[in-house]
Amino acid sequence: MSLLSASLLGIDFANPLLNASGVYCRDVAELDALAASAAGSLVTKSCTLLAREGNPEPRYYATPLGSINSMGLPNAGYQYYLAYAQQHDYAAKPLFLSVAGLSLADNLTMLAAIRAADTPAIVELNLSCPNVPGKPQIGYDFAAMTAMLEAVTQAYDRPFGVKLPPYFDIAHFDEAAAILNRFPQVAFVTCINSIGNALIIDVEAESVVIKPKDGFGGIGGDYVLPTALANVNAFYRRCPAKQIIGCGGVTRGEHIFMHLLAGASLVQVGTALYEEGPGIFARLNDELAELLTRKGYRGIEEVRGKLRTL
Ligand code: RRO
Repeated sequence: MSLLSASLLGIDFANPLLNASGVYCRDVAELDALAASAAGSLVTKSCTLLAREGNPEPRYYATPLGSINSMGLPNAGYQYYLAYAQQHDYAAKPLFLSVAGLSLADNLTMLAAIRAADTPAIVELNLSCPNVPGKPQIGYDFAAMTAMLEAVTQAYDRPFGVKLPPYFDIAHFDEAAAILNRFPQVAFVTCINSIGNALIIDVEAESVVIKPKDGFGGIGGDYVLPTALANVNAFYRRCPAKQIIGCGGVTRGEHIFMHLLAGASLVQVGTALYEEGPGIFARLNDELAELLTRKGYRGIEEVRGKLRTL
């Protein structure tokens, strides 16, 4: 056990950090760079049954406060990422497979193949892609989310996690958590995906900054940290039998510390990884270790969920 060691689903991680799905994980070269980085684990780009080009470019844009994207699920198809999972070195670090089928049937097909391949990869089921034109997010349709989890848990017999969109109302936290708590197999919850359908405007150009959907896209980075922390803590409080993966607004070690206080077991990095590259993980680990040491903590388990209220 070292200062930064983490644990999820009974699996040990050298540290709590990994990429947010979608960032630096679309092909083998990027995934290998994450595998070689100081990240404690890695997750593949959300995959569909068939490869997709995604939306027209420009489809990602960064500002001083974060990013907006409408990538549109560009990915090489699930078989590509499953092949990667079959040759990954799990002794070096755990691997997550992100799955984002365009239909329930597609998810069942992919999960059956993933189960049959019998790798140690952990599934993160993405219920929150905001950017496929004409496809509402499952996470915002509680009946569809329930039906999805009923079918998936019947067909796939391993623990898995779900990637949720941000919620903004206590009633929605309550309802989403109650649904998730009906499914013990949903062993972890990743909060949050990008805040969907935001609009960034360039004053000089008097224009949107990305091409798809008339400029509407999901935002990440500094814009979303408080929303991410609220969602992590809301599900940490409501889902005591599950673990939480925090995602949103991490650019410095103190942001990881905030996610841990809110209840996260692992913490993902999206926009900042896109902007800084995989070298960011060494910096973030150093900053987190320094903060923990300064505060007298001996491990991240001492911090997790210890957020004080007034
Ligand atoms: O590919 C995307 O446009 C995308 C996905 Br699948 C997602 O889950 N979240 C996001 O911000 N972009």
